[in-house]
Amino acid sequence: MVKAVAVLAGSDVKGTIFFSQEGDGPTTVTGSISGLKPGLHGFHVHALGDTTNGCMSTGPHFNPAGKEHGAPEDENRHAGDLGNVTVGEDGVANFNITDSQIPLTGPHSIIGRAVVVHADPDDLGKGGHELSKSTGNAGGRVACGIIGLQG
Ligand SMILES: *[C@@H]1O[C@H](CO)[C@@H](O)[C@H](O)[C@H]1NC(C)=O
Ligand SMILES: CC(=O)N[C@H]1CO[C@H](CO)[C@@H](O)[C@@H]1O
Ligand SMILES: [Cu+2]
Ligand SMILES: [Zn+2]
Repeated sequence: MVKAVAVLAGSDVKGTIFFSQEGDGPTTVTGSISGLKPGLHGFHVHALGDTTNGCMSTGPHFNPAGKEHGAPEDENRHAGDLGNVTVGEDGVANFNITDSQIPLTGPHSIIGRAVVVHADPDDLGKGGHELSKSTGNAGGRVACGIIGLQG
């Protein structure tokens, strides 16, 4: 079992996101994020674990296969496309996502990359906006954390 963790620490937004993978199986992503406005928020793995310029320097969505932005269940999607998280009226999102395109080992490992939560919903590539096919038009990057190995 390989485990990883990302800590999100923004001015208002806080959260801890846990990743685990058994062998070559899918990766489970669980966690809780607080301080977001209620509703849907885009949630992605971005390519770089670089926060020298805040979340802006984490690069685009992790996309080793050179595909378009999409929904987690789409064949044509970035590996980092995890859809969105749903925030309740209390400002908290709890989630438990299982995904096969974000391994913690091997050439396409997400260790050392970043997880980013956005201001707006991810339209999953279907919004018809000029940004739909690249970012899901999910708006600003409100919080991010670098994905690191956990013992
Ligand atoms: C997440 O879901 C999986 C599969 O349903 C389950 O085994 C696991 O216990 C859940 N984890 C958490 C933290 O809820
Ligand atoms: C409105 C919308 O985009 N909802 C999506 C949010 O993300 C979840 C998880 O991928 C999807 O199931 C929803 O369709
Ligand atoms: Cu993103
Ligand atoms: Zn994407």
